[in-house]
Amino acid sequence: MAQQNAADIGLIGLAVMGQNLALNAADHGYSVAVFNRTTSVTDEWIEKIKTHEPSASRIIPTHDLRQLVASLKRPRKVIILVKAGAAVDAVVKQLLEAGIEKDDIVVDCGNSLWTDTIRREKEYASRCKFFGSGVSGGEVGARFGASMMPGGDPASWKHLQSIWEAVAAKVDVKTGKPLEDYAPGKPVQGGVPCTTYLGPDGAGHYVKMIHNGIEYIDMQLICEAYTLLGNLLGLKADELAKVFAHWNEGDLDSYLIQITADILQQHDPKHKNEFLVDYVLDAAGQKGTGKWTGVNALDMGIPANSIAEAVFARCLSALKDERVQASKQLKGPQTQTYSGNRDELINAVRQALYCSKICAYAQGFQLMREAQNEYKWKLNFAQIAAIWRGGCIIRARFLQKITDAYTRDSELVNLLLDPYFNEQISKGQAAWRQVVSLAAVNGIAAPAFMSALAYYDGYRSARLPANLLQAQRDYFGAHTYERTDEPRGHFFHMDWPEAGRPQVLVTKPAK
Ligand code: NBP
Repeated sequence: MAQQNAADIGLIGLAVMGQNLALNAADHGYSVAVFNRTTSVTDEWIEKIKTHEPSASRIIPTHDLRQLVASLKRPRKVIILVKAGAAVDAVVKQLLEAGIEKDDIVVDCGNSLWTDTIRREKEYASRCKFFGSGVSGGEVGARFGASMMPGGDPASWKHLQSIWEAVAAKVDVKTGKPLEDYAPGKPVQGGVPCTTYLGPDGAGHYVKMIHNGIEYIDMQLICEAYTLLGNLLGLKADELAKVFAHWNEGDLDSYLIQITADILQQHDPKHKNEFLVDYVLDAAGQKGTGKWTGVNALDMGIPANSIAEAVFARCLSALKDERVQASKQLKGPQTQTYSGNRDELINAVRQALYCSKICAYAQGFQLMREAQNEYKWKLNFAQIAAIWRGGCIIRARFLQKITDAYTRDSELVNLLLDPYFNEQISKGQAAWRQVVSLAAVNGIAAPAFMSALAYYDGYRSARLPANLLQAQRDYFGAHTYERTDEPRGHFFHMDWPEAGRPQVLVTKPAK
């Protein structure tokens, strides 16, 4: 039986994330009262951790929500880690019925849509403090240190801060590298925690969504580098593993490059001398946060084309049967083995990957810049990049460069305009263009590399063919156009089919 008012934190939802985050908090000395809808899950887990988890005694199982609520110190702090969507509202309503009060803090740590978080904070405001926090890092991050992205009422954050800083991943103060010397019962000591207050209402969940959108494009770019090198150089998985392991020692040093190297050298348990990756079916799944990022980019009119392209690449891959049929009917060029220097091509693909990655992050940060205006947040981009340096899936050496860029100029309009990133793309773009050309000439799909290059070339163009587009719109729909030789805000219309008809000034900006 849980003791009254004894536990520091309540946690609801004992699937992968909940179990691991509860143990992480317990390792840091917090007592955690836990609850899961299916009570057998709670009991079996408690039985299992008793034997090998040093902090198991600080986990307090409960079988109904009244028991959980009664066991918490005030103001009560309850973390919800259930499937995002309707389950979150169901749990909050049950918590309110179970005795949660106005000053208690209910934190949704799932992958919730930020607009749901904004709505929930308002809807429950008279009955509890509803708070949203993104958590990234999967099972290991939740267990030993995640990137925590909190957003909500600043007064509630004061009560949560020390817990969030404890369970967050830590990075080295000087190098910014993740500190990963941890074990059950022995969390990382010292270091800078990968969490910071991001802003009110949905800010935390919005930043988490952008993190996931970037994760999609980061993964897609790596997959394209893998397929280009495999096809153009005929490299086997274990040879490619060495290439990625080598890249992981330089600018591309990141968790995703590191796990790619690990995956590629893994032999298949069924076919002894072959590689598992070659037997994994090429049909990608997705859970929706990448799609939300793409949809939000479209809604706000921000050109995050590479992030959207990464989502579409997954959609295209999922059409496996259709693609197999199409491959028998639709012809393209025969892929030619690259006849030049092998190491030079490997280096060119590395540079193409780095340049594309810079564009992808530029898009993600441009989205956040727009969203903060829309939602009246004041996001700190240097800190956002800093809290992604450890714990989360996109953790990378590169993020320090983004922190440096926004520290130099917190109002930076686009990452591409920062001197460091400008120089990196200047250095890498000849190779990037060569790689994109090779993909096109050889008929290898590389949508992320190509769309990132199109973004770069479009963004640096003082003049785009949208002049013709505006004329087309005016021709068929009288949508009007502005002129290059008149002030902005003066809109004209022409009766196009009738040659010689005068141009009409339709509207002027209000004085
Ligand atoms: P899942 O997203 O798989 O959800 C399973 C949990 O939700 C179980 O505890 C289940 O209880 C509970 N649940 C459901 Br489903 N419907 C419920 C309801 N109506 N009332 C109460 N409980 C309900 O768990 P997860 O993978 O641990 O993820 C938790 C959250 O964290 C999600 O929002 C997820 O998107 C996010 N997240 C996951 C990861 C990851 O790597 N897995 C990473 C980052 C964020 P039951 O046992 O009774 O069915």
